[in-house]
Amino acid sequence: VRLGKDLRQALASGQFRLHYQPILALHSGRIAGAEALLRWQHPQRGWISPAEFIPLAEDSGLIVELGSWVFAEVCRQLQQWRQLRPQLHISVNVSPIQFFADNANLLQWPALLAEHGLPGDSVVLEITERLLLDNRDQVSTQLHALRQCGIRVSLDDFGTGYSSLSYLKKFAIDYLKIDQSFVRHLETDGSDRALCEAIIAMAHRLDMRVVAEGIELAAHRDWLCTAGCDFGQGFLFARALPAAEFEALLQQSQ
Ligand code: G
Ligand code: G
Ligand code: NA
Ligand code: MN
Repeated sequence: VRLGKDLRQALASGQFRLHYQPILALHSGRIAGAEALLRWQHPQRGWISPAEFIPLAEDSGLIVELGSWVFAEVCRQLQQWRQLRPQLHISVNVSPIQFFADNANLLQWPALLAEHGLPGDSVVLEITERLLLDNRDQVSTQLHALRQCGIRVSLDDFGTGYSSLSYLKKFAIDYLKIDQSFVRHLETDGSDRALCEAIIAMAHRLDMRVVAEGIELAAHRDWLCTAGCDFGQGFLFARALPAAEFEALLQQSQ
């Protein structure tokens, strides 16, 4: 309860940070981008996980302001980092609430990108299946408008939500992220291997690219790479890193 009240104050006083988890092109091993992951350094409680505070921010509506802060911070970092790596893109997690904000919050993003001199394709929006359940027109209109500006859309935690494959046709989606629960036991679980192969084949047939999450073992990376998975993310490569550490990684892996 208390935490919810602290959130607004935390945003005002700069207690949030973004960490960046590298996303690699599996065939080359090069860093293609990063996922921005929010962290809260609470003055009394230390680091608090987004799994704990994002739901509170959604309940209070503060997620809209917090999301704007995240996006502004991502633009600032992109401007800096694309000098090191011109093709770098950053994935930003967005909550369904941000699609239904009164001020059409997400539709301001293209202008913000332009102000920073950034092309639309420097940003990927990470959405989850639950967004695609309701209010389909309002969501698909906004997704189309954002994609019109080059912003790409990634479907996170694919296969774990209330999936209906029909939305892959209805909504414009660029990437599927295979959830880590399908990756974790690849070496022992034949059905996970079958599911990953099927997801990759389906995505490619629909002209989408695939990102595998939660890659912890070289054997998983190798298997996914052979199976044709395009990108990967996981502790094998790096955890979510503070900005300075991610930048150092970019520099040393030119
Ligand atoms: O980094 P970690 O795995 O602890 O993240 C936990 C959850 O919090 C993930 O589901 C992630 O998508 C979500 N999350 C992290 N950063 C953000 C953010 O900036 N906005 C939203 N809406 N969710 C985030
Ligand atoms: O919901 P979302 O997919 O955005 O959440 C990503 C979460 O997964 C983050 O909290 C991140 O720290 C975590 N994560 C990223 N890579 C790995 C990994 O290789 N193993 C495990 N166990 N968690 C990971
Ligand atoms: Na995500
Ligand atoms: Mn995910």
